[in-house]
Amino acid sequence: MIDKRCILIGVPVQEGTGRLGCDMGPSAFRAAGIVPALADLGFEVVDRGNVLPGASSVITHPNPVLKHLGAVAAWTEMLADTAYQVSGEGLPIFLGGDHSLSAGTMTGMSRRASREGRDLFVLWLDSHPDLHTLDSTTSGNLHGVPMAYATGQPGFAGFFPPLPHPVRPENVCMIGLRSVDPAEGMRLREGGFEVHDMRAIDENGIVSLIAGFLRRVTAANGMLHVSLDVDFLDPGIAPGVGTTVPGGATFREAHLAMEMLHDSGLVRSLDLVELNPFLDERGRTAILMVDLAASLMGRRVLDRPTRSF
Ligand code: HAR
Ligand code: MN
Ligand code: MN
Ligand code: MN
Repeated sequence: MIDKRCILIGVPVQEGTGRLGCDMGPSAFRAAGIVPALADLGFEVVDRGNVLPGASSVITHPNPVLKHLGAVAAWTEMLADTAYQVSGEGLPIFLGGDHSLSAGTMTGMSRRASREGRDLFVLWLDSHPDLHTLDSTTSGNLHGVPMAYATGQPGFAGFFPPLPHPVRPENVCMIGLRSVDPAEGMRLREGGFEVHDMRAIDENGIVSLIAGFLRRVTAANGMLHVSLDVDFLDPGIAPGVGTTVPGGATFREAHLAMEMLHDSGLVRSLDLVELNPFLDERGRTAILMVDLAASLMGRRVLDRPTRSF
């Protein structure tokens, strides 16, 4: 049965970040026990190993700061196909790798949703919106662009793969934001995204934010993709990431979010991204991310009735 099979795809992309080490992410997730953690929940776990992109071509762009454009475009093309195919066989869990991988996974999952006559919804748990275009990024790090690409913002045509099924910004909910660049802020205000920064979590609690979004997904019979960036979490509990931003989600907030996602039964695919094992402390960030994935997939302390939102 498709919903009792998880398929692990290691994605050792690090060209989207300014520093090395994310290529070791997939290994760290495995060393932290992701396979037994999921198998203990009753899943058939298929580990496809690590994937690699096709050959990248040199792509020139007027923005001179862009880094590894050809490589990230090649990863995106391969991952869009992989996500589409694998999501027909089970629940894919993409073990990153930096967040540029979501350009491909969201694109492939959007195609999968369209194939089923549904809309893709995305829950984006991150301190950053990753909503730069190729023209607006000033760092040139392409882990800062996947949401802009996947939602069809202008300027990607001819550089990234064509986008037959852009994700509707109204179907994206970002939670945890606390580092937003000016060009991204403008798109967040005008683009139609559902956006909750850390202050919104503090003021409302994470439960009402997630429940409100899940109600919308349910009402639309949507297919839900979750993208969990390590830097959603407070760096005090998750130091193994290149872009630490103080004031992140707590252990309990993150687990509660995962538990609600499990109860909803709506999640069809998951990205675990930005883990940098070189910056971690004795694997604690990798272990926490595996625990969160297990909560999302159904690990719980006490039995509770399934909730609808
Ligand atoms: N907005 C900044 C930039 O474009 C930082 C982007 C960092 N992105 C991630 N993933 N770490 O969320 O450079
Ligand atoms: Mn990110
Ligand atoms: Mn189509
Ligand atoms: Mn981030």
